[in-house]
Amino acid sequence: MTAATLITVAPTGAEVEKAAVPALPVTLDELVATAKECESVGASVVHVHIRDDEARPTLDLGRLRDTVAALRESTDLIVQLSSGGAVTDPEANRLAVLDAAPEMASCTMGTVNFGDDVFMNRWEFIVDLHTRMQERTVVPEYEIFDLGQLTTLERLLNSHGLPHGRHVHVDLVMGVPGGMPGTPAALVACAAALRDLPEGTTFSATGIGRSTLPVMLASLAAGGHLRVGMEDTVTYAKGQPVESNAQLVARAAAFARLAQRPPLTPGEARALLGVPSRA
Ligand code: KMH
Ligand code: ZN
Repeated sequence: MTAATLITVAPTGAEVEKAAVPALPVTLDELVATAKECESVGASVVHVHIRDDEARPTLDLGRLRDTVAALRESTDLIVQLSSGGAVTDPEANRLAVLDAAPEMASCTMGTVNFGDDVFMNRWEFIVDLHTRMQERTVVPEYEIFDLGQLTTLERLLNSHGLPHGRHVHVDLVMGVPGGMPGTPAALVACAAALRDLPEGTTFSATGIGRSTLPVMLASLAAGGHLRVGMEDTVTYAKGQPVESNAQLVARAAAFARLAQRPPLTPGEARALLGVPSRA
């Protein structure tokens, strides 16, 4: 059983609308303020999507570079840029995210229906993203939306080698309409399939919407880590909107402590994930 818990915060995402959820951080100042609060209550990784001046999702490279710089200056969090972007983002723009030189980036292991949309991740694109991350020494987090995507990850590692840092970390994104359900049974099935991946592979899990709590508790019980944030959950409890990302991180940290697996510091998280220390 893993001793301590990696808590990733995904504060913004590409889907939630600022007009519908005013507490969503969309400006750089809001994002940095959120990141600092989340670090202070137990987060060690920030999974970043950015927005433009109209709060629409963007992969603008200048903004991404400014975002990486600002988060590095104001926090010790591991900065993980989303290469998934929004379902409308072209592959070239998603690959170009690496030009902003994050410490980590997400790398999704297959195409999945995504509500009424399709989140496209062709095999050739996956290989391209994975190999570019190896070349640029960006540590991937492999995003898994369905059980079979773990087999795709196994195929990728067998054919194209381990990621930079040589540690494999996956994030189970559960409960997306079109992907696997956000249930303890599905998480246990993934945990069993993870045994076919390299020794030492770690996983975190997040449940979209109302699956957030069952997925969090199941992940802690199964030795997994946690991702929370307003990218995935905007309702704290029935009829109660999320007030802030820090509220979600604080709840995750409290559950982790109750499970006697307290939150990792960012430095400890770097050691776990194979991300070079800042010093
Ligand atoms: N916004 C989704 C289409 C990622 O960040 O890598 C993709 C996503 C996954 O959120
Ligand atoms: Zn994301």
